[in-house]
Amino acid sequence: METLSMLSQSLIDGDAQKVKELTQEALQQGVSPEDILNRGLTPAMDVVGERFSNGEYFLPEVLFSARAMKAAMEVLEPIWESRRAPPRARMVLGSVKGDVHDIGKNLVAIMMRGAGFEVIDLGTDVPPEKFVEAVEKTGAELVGMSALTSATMLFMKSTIEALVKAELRNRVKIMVGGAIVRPAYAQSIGADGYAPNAVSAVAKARELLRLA
Ligand code: B1M
Repeated sequence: METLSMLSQSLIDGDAQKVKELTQEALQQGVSPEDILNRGLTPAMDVVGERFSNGEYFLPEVLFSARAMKAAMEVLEPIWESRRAPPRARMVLGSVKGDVHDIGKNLVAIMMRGAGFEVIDLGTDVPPEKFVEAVEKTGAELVGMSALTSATMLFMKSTIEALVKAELRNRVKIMVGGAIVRPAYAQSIGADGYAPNAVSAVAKARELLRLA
């Protein structure tokens, strides 16, 4: 079996040690970190999600796979880190209130830092007032929100409302993303932009802030 297929299977199996080894092996074979992510890891996480939806997997299995995904990220992150450019703009980033999913959000942070953004990562389960406080304190030009469930994505709207109330809305561009979020939803809540993945998040941020 080709390394990327074995990697996907090990992630589905939640075998963190194997995932780490196969990630290293794929890199040694010359597979790019982006291909490892997009062709090996992300499709495997989708399989985990499907199995969870249809009752084949329960939370412990999902947690094992999430842990294995993080093991792969520990191998890949230093490579993206080494490509880091000097900071050009600041971004406040977080998974919205009630949302504990952070793998995708962390990937967005890694890619944004690699592209020269200073990322103020507020973590997970971030209430609207924390986003407001961070924008006030740091003077960030960009706010990024991540949500993965239909219940938590409603807090994207609340966060935008809180920024409006704090009279900060005109000072920042707002970008949203996460598996559940669609461009139409982003538009309906008044976000400035939506990105389907971490790589396109960088392009969207540059577009919103008019950076070359
Ligand atoms: Co959860 N979970 N989960 N989960 N989980 C989903 C999201 C779900 C779709 C699974 C399913 O049922 N098929 C489902 C949501 C359904 C819905 O609402 N429609 C779900 C559920 C229901 C839940 C719980 C409610 C389960 C429960 O307790 N009964 C619970 C919720 C907890 C909460 O948040 N309040 C829960 C918990 C968990 C774990 C803790 C076990 C674990 C998270 C571990 C962690 O993150 N540390 C987990 C996981 C791992 C998943 C799945 C399987 C995988 C998510 C993931 O990491 N994907 C997920 C199914 C799925 O998405 N296929 C699922 C890989 C990651 C790289 O992709 O995060 O989409 P993603 O990020 C991408 C893009 O979306 C984008 O770029 C990233 C990289 O390309 N992106 C952005 C993300 N944020 C962005 C921000 C941007 C731009 C782009 O701009 C700012």
